[in-house]
Amino acid sequence: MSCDLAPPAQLRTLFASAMSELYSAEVPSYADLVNLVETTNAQILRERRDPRSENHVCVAEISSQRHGAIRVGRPDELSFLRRLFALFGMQPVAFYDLVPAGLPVYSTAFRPISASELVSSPFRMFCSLLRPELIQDPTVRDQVIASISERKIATPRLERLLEQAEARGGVRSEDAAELIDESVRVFLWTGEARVSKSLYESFLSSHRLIADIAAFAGPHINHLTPNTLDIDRLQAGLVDAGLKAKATIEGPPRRECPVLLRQTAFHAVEETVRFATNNHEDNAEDVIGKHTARFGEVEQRGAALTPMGRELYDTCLTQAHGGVQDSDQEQRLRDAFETFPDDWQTLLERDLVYFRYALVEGKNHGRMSDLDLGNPTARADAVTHGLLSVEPILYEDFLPVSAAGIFRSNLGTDTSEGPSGASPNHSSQTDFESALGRPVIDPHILYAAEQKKTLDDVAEQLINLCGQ
Ligand code: OOG
Ligand code: NI
Repeated sequence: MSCDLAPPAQLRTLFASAMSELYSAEVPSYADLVNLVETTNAQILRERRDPRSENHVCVAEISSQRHGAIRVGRPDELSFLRRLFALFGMQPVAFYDLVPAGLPVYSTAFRPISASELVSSPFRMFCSLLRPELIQDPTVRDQVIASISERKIATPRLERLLEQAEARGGVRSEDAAELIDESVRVFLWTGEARVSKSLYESFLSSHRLIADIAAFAGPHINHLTPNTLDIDRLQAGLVDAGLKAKATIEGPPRRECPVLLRQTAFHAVEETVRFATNNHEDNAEDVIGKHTARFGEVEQRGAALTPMGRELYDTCLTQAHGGVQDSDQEQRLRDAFETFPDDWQTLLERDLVYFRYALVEGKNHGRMSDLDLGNPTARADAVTHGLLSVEPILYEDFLPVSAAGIFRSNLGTDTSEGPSGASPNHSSQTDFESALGRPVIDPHILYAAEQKKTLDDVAEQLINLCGQ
């Protein structure tokens, strides 16, 4: 890469903060949410006697948004965004089929894939593509397709900048500010519908998500999500701050050893819409209306689970959702997760979590010369004997059941329907990937590679030490 190209992580940071600025201006409650997250995080750091509590830049960084979400209407819109986000060092990771949850979309998340890139700038974008073929009513289906078929989500200038950057293998530093500006414009809320009020209402009654995707000129940002150090405390804070919180926190219950991802949100705000007029007789009520789709979310991440850990998680979740519906949902969740070990040693022995391993210095490593590092029980043993240390690898992806809960909460149906138990549909993943223009990356490959890299380092150090 030549030296006048802007590093992708820098572009990603600029993009994330420009999005935050835009969204705070568009949805003032989002700015309130960011304030609440920062104040709460600073308070938690103070209680932990962490000196970063006094440094506003540190608090803002800890609290900064970890993801946003958008929804597109056409395959070529998705592949355009895939190319754009690649400039910011964001690759499509994981396939999420939301059809089993009753949502006519399938999704991926564009994110940095290396540990160092995630640390330097952790922003990712959850992106869903509409499946108009699932709309039952043929008239509505045709109207939806007609409405999205001719829109252009990017300006000609952005298309040009993207092509130039692709040809150069990166974004010239001098183009960075303009590229970010043009990119953010793709996700603006204009308040202008492409369709008449009656057509909007027919989209809405087909599925609220369809109206949000197909009635407008582009994929307005749906939500942004700062990071909290304590989501239960934040949830209580939302209520105290007068923000209308989602009824429940998505994901696993509160635990000693946090795993995967927990999320909450405030309900979508009402925004004014000006509808397209199709004749001169439209009166004011036919032109102005409301749209309710955009909200603010908060997340807290825990350890990434191995395939075995994930299977156990899904089993517990199914059990929680399948329990007696009128009992307290949080209690049901806690009960269902009793079978999920909650100490790192057991999680390690049972190979439920991905870890980074390191050799503990100053030990008698001769005892480890015949250690089988490929065997989780042997590794757990070495940790018990203080020869190896471990640190869980953070989960960087999303959860389809939680995502469905998040979708539902801002579509006005904040009820728990639970996981459908449907297995991923491979043919729909293939369709999604052909729209995307490339395969999605399997997140397990990334976590397993990260874990293996640390084990390979340990193995090499042992060879050096034992060879001496
Ligand atoms: C995306 C919902 C998924 C999450 O945090 O799980 C998501 C959407 O509402 O468009 O953002
Ligand atoms: Ni989200």
